[in-house]
Amino acid sequence: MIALVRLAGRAASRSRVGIAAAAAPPPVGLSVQRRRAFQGVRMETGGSKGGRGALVVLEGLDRSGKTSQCARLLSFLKGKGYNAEGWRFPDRATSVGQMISSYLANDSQLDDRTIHLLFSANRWEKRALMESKLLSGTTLIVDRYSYSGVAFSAAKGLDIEWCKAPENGLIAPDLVIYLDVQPEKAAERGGYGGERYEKIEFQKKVAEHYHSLRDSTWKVTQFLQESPR
Ligand code: NYM
Ligand code: MG
Repeated sequence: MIALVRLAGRAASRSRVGIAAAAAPPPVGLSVQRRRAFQGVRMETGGSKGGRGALVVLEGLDRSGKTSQCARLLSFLKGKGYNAEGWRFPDRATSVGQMISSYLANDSQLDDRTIHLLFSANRWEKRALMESKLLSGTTLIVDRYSYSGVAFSAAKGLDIEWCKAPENGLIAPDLVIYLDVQPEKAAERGGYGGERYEKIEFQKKVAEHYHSLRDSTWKVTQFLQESPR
């Protein structure tokens, strides 16, 4: 377990419409067979009446379809009138993010622990903004978070407890949706192999570490359909 901190207050819903409803329409491509499991997360529409937004994280291997599903979930929520934003980590727009991006493109080399800390720093530099958005009622749909940080670095052989440590104090998600795709399937998708880490054997190790990080906020869903990136 990663020692992320819970924000005060629950993401509440006046209408009890939650992620279950958000994920319900078949076109999003997420498995919705376990709808009841999503009902723990409640959200506030509009955000101005005191409820905080929900922090929803999508995780998975490279090319597992997270980016598409984040976009679909976000557009569904917005269509329902929720105040929601899409975020992603790494956030390549910051100066730390640019260092990360260059490393991922193999344009620079960094020590394994150094890049691990940069990924974490990239979340820390966004923490205050994340907190204020959530507290003001904005729901955040986030493509990758601390679990990516730990799973990918631990897959390199770094001690997993060491990998978890810099995440301590970041905000805990209300829901983590893990897109469970076989590494071989992910590798069939277009553009695979363009970045560091996009190798089947490595991704298998990442999947094992993801598995060890699951907690009660996680919902694991099968990858059901090919979706455009
Ligand atoms: N990644 C991402 C990490 O190794 N640690 C992290 O903390 C995060 C957020 O970066 N292979 C890796 C996972 C991906 C790569 O992410 C870039 P994306 O979502 O493929 O752009
Ligand atoms: Mg990727």
